[in-house]
Amino acid sequence: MSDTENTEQKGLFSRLKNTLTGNNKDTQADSETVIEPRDKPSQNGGFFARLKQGLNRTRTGLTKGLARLGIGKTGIDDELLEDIETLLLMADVGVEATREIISDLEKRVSHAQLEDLDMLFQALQEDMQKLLGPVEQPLVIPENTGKPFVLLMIGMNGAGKTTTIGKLAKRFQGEGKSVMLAAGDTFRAAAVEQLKVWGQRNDVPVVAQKTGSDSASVIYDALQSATAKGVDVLIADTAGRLHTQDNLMSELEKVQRVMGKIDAEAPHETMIIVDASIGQNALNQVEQFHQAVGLSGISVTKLDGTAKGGILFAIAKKTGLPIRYIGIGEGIDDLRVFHAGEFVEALLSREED
Ligand SMILES: Nc1nc2c(ncn2[C@@H]2O[C@H](COP(=O)(O)OP(=O)(O)OP(=O)(O)O)[C@@H](O)[C@H]2O)c(=O)[nH]1
Ligand SMILES: [Mg+2]
Repeated sequence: MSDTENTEQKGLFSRLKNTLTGNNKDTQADSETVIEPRDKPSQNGGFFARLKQGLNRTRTGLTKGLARLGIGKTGIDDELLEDIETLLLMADVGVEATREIISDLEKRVSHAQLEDLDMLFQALQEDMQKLLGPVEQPLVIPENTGKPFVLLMIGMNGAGKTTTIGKLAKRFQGEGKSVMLAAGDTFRAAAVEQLKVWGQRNDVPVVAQKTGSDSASVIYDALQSATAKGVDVLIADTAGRLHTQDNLMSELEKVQRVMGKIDAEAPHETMIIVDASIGQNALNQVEQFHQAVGLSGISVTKLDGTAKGGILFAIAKKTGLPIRYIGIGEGIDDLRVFHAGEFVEALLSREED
């Protein structure tokens, strides 16, 4: 048996090699993917399985590529590291985060710490986890403060703000908290109706005014009402916007400011929602919104149906901002608290695990 065959028989590397299924072309994926909205968790067992399934496209991109790299190789050379670099860049891990991973791998190789491909891939997994570890900072809603915890949801059009609000309302209720929603998207005609539907599904009140009214005033009213009613969590929706739209960015500052009149600490969380499938643009959005209005957390949606899930590494490396939740589908239960270890494991695990 050759060295190559020997290596391929065991450990992580052979697991990766076995993952030779699926089609990873994002362009095809977009037209092929039909995601059925669903209220119930998928029937394929466990949360981890759902996460893994959600990350399918990014995962096959990485594992399939990595598996291919090892074929015919007996040792670790510069060419192999370069190929890994390319794969990471293709998954939108970004130049800086990729550089950090590859430099560490090079260092370990030069110190003869990696004896075979199996150890190399193990090191890769560790390095990926190390990048995400610092941004694993779940949102904590303090108990018994006597006032609503206010969550302001912002981001680009179609990023998933309203859907994430619906998912969060269910999550918080599940934790025994009372929830109210504020229809701060007064711009798009159907936005109020869309939020009301989520309100009905969760049986939570929605404070709204008619389309065209002042967003800050709707959210101010909602905060007054939530305070009076002793609601635990108020989640405010806002209209989608681009960081280049100065007037709309000032509107967000106004929303933040007027809330401060009722509670100097509100909003307690200004969370940007970014769509993973726009890749590096998601990083730009985070940076620009953070500069304009100050962010305290990030949620990344649509990790299902994209091969660009590596964008979390780029966002983590460049911004260091807490990643709170990840969206892996359109259904009400398709939202998870972000955990670095779990994310990397789901990303690099094989189909049958
Ligand atoms: N596949 C998938 N689709 C999602 C996810 N999150 C949201 N969506 C879908 O993305 C689309 C836009 O979601 P919305 O919640 O309306 O986005 P928004 O940011 O409120 O959009 P605007 O109000 O127009 O700015 C909807 O079809 C959602 O079902 C996710 O994690 N995965
Ligand atoms: Mg919306």
